[in-house]
Amino acid sequence: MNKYYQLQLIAGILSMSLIFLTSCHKVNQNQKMNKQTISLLDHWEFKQVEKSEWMKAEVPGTVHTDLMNNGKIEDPYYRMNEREVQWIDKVDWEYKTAFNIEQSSLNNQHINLHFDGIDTYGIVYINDQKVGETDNMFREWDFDIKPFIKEGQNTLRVVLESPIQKGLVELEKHGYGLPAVNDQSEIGELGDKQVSIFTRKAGYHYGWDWGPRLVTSGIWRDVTVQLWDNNKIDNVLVHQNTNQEKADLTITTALDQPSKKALKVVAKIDGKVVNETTSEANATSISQQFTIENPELWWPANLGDPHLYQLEIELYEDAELLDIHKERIGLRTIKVVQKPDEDGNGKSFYFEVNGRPVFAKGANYIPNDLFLPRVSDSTYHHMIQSTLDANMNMLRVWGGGIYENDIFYDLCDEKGILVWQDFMFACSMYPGDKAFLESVKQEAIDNVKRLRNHASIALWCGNNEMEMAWAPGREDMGWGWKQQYTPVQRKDIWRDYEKVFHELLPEVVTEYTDDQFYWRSSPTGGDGEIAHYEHRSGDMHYWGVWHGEHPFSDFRKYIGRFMSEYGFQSFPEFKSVKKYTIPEDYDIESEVMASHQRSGIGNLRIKKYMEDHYQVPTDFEDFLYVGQLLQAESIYSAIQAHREKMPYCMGSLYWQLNDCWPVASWSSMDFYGEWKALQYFAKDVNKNTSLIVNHDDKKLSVRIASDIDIKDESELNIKLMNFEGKVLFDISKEIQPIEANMTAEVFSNKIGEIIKQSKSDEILLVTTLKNKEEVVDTDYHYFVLQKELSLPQPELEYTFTEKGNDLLVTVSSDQLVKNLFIEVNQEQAELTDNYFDVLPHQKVEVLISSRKNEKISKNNLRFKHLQQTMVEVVK
Ligand code: BMA
Repeated sequence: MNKYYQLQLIAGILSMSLIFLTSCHKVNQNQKMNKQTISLLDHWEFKQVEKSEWMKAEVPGTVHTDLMNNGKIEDPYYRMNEREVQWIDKVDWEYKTAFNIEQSSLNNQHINLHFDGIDTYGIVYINDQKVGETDNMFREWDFDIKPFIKEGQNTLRVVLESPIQKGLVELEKHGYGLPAVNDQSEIGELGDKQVSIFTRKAGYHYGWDWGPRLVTSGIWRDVTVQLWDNNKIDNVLVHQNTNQEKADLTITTALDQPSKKALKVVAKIDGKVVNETTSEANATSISQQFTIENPELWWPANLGDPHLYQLEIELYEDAELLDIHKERIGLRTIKVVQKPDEDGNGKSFYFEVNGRPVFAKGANYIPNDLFLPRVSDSTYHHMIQSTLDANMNMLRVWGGGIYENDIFYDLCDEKGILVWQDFMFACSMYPGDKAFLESVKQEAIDNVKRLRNHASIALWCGNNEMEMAWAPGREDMGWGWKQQYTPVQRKDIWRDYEKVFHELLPEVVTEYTDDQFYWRSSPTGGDGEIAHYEHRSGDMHYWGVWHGEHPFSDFRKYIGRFMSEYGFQSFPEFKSVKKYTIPEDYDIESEVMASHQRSGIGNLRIKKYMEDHYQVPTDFEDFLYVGQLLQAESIYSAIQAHREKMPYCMGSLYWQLNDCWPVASWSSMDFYGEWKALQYFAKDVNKNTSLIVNHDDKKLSVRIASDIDIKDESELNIKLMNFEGKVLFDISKEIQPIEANMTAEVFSNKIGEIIKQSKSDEILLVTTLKNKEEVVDTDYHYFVLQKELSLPQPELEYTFTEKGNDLLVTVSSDQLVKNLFIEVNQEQAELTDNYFDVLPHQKVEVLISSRKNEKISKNNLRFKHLQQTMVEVVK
């Protein structure tokens, strides 16, 4: 993984220098191609509209980060600084740069200014003449600037109007507020005036129950001037009909405008010409058909190779190359199967890839920062590599964030991670006037066109939790929203909802994709049914544990067909907490720590569940550590319960993979990219073939859940041992072949016959599954809660072996060690395992390496295990 990362890093540096080379406002001299692109990423300055001081700015960038870079504000993530910067979103800002245009370029028939994204209300000027306005962060913008441009130096100026002031005007116009439960208007000094829903801008910028309120503005994606004659490629749609034998492809290339003359399109796959087609005059698009025999299919990570083909489309007028479009495509079919159950009481909900049902293992994904342009390519690499390393095969891009950058989907394509893609609507109700609907339509078209050909795109979903929150037609369901409105308002709000999620968005998906699947809302019961915990169709967000205070054991009770959300919080590890606090903040109830905990019930829930399961440490650092174990254990048990229910349940995506700032949250990786205990536990429980051990008063059972067929016999070994390593029970048996997507019980016995006279707080069951001498999975099962374990005080021995820059740590102990945590005080360190149990007399090896390829020093390591945090250790 390190080598791979190194290569990526080199590639990253190379591409960064390429960006640098092309960003000097020079025409990108591509002799052969008619289309030219001038990148406008340099020499930017910005100022507050009402002030006169211009300062250096970054594009892509945000006002907040530019102010920070100029020393005008402190880092809003540090301690309580967020509160000091709330004024920024209430005033207007202005950005400017200059660029050169040569005389020869002016002859181009078309000169467009193109923004990949503006956040959000922009007024755009070329040479002080207005060329257009923007009002949707998620859209791409094109302005014809030919009439405004001149030879030599030109200026580009973008005024960014306050999204808050704009929102207040819209709120006033609308006449009454709309539900927006996560909009932290009070922190924004707006009282109860929630304006987020009126602006097409990332919802989480206005606050969330894991995020601060930092309502950004900025030119947040690339800006270019595009010059071309005659015609260019507007977009390409790949339509495929794929099976093992062949892939029939239809590639439709849409032109920028009807072509006066016949144009030729050449399609290449992996550099070889596969088709040449010449259009009719006046065509607006050109279709090409060809077949790839014996295709190498694209598979989700855990089921095969995510093979990608390089597609190239060249557009010619006579012999002149007008434009080239390149992208990598995967040959596969993806379906969502909703088959009625035999008893007629429900319907399946699962993804079928290349005709094979796939159990979706993964997490929900949020943006990596409030300040989006500073999320580096290496962060994306780390996120998606960590997804893969945790044996996941799906991420849900959740609707309160953004349609992610291309690199996110490129990496998912490459690594075989399926993407559940929400449209950007979450936990609120939105207006439905004509202008709003038109804006949403354009946003949907832009993003569907941009993302639809990615092999990883598995589903488009209308929104997050809006249907269940409003619960139309059911007074007994929902979040109490509709009850706050008059009958007329209720009707209007729901009608506006239907226009977007039942009409506009599915229409865009149908019209602009290769028949991709649209799902109205997450969760929904499907067929107009509102999702609830007993529902037997659709997807489910199960929040009984956590929000509903259900015990962890209820994860096994409430299982739907596809678990698209459930979760449990933890704090970042101490090393991370130290980065945004000072020692006087080291108390979870301190003002600073409380401000980095945005769930009103967060600390209460953590403490309550911790009291139920663990001895609650009084020491702050220990509390953070035990909190991570608590989260990891709870979600581990949930994933296990979901897999145990295969094929009834065919998906398990926990809330949430990552963080957007340093905070207590449901994430399995913190803002700095550190793996929490949960990420390691997920890696373990998501293995393709997994042991599931359960016991109750009467019975102990061992089951195997597997995503793949295991054709030959395997060997199961079950050992009961005490914490000194004495084996009290030992049995081995042959296991028959295992079928994919099934859970089979492979062992069961009366609990008394296994435990016999032993005390249940002094023993554990070690179960190992081997196939052809290879260990497939190992499970450690305890018989009492963690707080009740009579854990020994072990003598640990460590040896350290340098392996190049990496460090191999070997740990052994005379007695059981529970949840050994290795803290590595170096940036971007990676461990092959962490928070693991060490069995008596067992040697466990952990390799530690650095993504920066730095030498890992043993002097930077600290160790902690559960026994050290417990007062009542018996032995
Ligand atoms: C889910 C998400 C988020 C929220 C999380 C935790 O329902 O969709 O809106 O952050 O719960 O409360």
